[in-house]
Amino acid sequence: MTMLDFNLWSWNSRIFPGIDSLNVRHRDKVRLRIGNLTMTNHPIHLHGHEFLITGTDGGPTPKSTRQYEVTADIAVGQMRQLDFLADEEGDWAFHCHKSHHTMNAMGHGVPTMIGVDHSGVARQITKLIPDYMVMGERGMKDMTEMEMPLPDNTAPMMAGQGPFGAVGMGGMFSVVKVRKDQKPGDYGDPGWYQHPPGTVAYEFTGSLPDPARFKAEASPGPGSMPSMARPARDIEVQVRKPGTGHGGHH
Ligand SMILES: [Cu+2]
Repeated sequence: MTMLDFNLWSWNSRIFPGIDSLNVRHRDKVRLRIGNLTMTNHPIHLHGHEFLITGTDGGPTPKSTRQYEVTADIAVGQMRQLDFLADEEGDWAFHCHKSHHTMNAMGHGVPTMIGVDHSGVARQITKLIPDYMVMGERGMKDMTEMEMPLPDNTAPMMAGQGPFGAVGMGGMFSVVKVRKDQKPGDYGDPGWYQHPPGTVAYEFTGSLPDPARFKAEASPGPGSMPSMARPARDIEVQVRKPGTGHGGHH
């Protein structure tokens, strides 16, 4: 079909989790240089920080042209130099923003099966391609909890484990690790970030308050959706056929 149909997206021929993290000391000035040697654009995205595009294939960018960004789209054949101050401690996702570039081996050329009971279809495909596996009916996240056998000519999609479980990435993805206790000049992997107590999000399990709802009576105009509290009314529609009712215009 097209050359975009089958590619394993990688950085320097590496894919997460088989790729180095980028480990820096807190308040280091970090410079990333990215060249795109592929045949499609890659919007490269960094969490936790804002960077300036300080250089292109044409050389350093004039200071007056720079603006803070969190994503830089790098076109085919382009190079971009991204500078930022690593002023936030933690583990920060760094990845292409095209989701299928962070998740390889997604069953190229097969329609998404979300919401479809595909067990029968899968059985039939498996007769043709023994190692084949279709995307789970609840979406990609189905696959993150298990490591399934794959065809020999592809790469695992989501084998990476993080401190909170499966990371769900297996392509153009890495982690920028910013640490206060990293020694100057030491770019070794410090392991996963140890979050200070009270700084990790958790699921709220208490009772929820009623959400604020649109009140039709207090409003100057009709709502776009009928309020549940509004009494049901019959709707009358009057239809006038063309050519009847108005004389004199024939
Ligand atoms: Cu990409």
